[in-house]
Amino acid sequence: GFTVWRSWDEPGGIRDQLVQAAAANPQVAKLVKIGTTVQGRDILAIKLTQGANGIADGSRPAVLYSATQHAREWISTEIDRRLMNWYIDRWRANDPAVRSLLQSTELWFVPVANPDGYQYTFEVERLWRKNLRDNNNDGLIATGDGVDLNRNFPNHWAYDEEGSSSIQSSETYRGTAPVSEPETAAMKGLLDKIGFAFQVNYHSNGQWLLYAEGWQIGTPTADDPIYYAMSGNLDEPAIKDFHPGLSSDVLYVTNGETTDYAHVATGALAWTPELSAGCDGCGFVFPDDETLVQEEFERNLPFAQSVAKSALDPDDPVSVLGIDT
Ligand code: 0X9
Ligand code: ZN
Repeated sequence: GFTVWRSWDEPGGIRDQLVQAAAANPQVAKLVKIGTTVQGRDILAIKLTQGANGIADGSRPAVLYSATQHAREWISTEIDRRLMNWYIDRWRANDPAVRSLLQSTELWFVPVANPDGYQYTFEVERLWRKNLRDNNNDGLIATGDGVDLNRNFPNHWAYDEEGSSSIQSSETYRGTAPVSEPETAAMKGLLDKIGFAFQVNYHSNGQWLLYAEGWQIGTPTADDPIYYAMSGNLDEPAIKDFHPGLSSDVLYVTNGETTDYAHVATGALAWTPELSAGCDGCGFVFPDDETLVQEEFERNLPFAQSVAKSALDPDDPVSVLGIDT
C-alpha cells in the first residue's frame, strides 16, 4: 500500500473522505453530487461556507479548487484535499481569519474531476490520462480509449489540431462533440451554476502557474491586469518557483480547455497550476513521500489563500491583498 496516495473506491479512499468531511462538519461543509461518470461513479464537490447546508449554493462570492481531470496527476488531488482539510481544521479551531472568510465566501473543492480514470491508475495503468470513454464501443478499456477532459469544453472546441486532437488514441482526443463526456458536463454545470470569481484547476507537472485563455498565442485576456497582479512574475511568482504566464504563451496552445471556458463563459479568472514532479525525472509520478507532499502543499497554500481572500472583491485584489496592479 501507499503512505500518501488513496484511490477513489477503496474504503477510506478519497470518496469516503469527502462524504465523511461533510458529515462530520455540517455547519461548514456540504457534499454536492455534481454528476456521474461514464462508468457510474459519483462526481463529488464539497462546498465550505458558514451555514453550508442552510444557504443556497452560489449565494456568496465563490472560488473553485478543482483537480485531477487527468487521471495520473495524483499530486493535484492531494493538494486539493489538503487545502480543503486545512480550511476545515482552521474553522474547527476557531481561527478568526478562516471563520470570517467562510462567513463571506464559498470555497468549493472537486479533488477528483475524473474518478473513473483516477481509479484506473491505481488498478490498471498508472499513467492513464483521459476518462474511461469506450471510444470504439468494444466493451473494453484499452489504449485508444478515453477523452481528454481538458479538451472537451465548449470554448473554441476543435479550433485546431494543434491544441487538441480528432484522433481517438491521442492523449489530447477532444471527444465527438463539446461536452460529450459526463465529467465535462458535471464541471461545466458547476461553473455555470455558481459563477465563480476564481477557479484554480490543479494539474501536474512542471511548476507553471498558467492563466487563461490558452486557445491561441496572444489570446487577449492576458491583458487582464489582475492576472498579472495575482500571478506574480519570474522574480517573485505567486507560487514559489512556478513560472507564471499565459498558458498558450509559456506552455502550449489548447482548445476546449476548462479554464478558458470558465473565463470566457462564466467570467471567472482561472488558473492552471502545474504542480511539481517531486523529483528530477519523476514526471507525473510524484513520490509517495509524506514530507515532499506536505512541502508541495505548503508551497501552494499562499496562492490558494490569496485567491480565497480576493473573492470578496475580485475586481480589486489590490485592496484585499495589498498587491499592486
Ligand atoms: O495539457 C493540459 O491539459 C495541461 N497540461 S498537462 O500536462 N497537466 O496535461 C495544460 C493546460 C493549460 N492550458 C494551456 N496550455 N493552454
Ligand atoms: Zn493535466
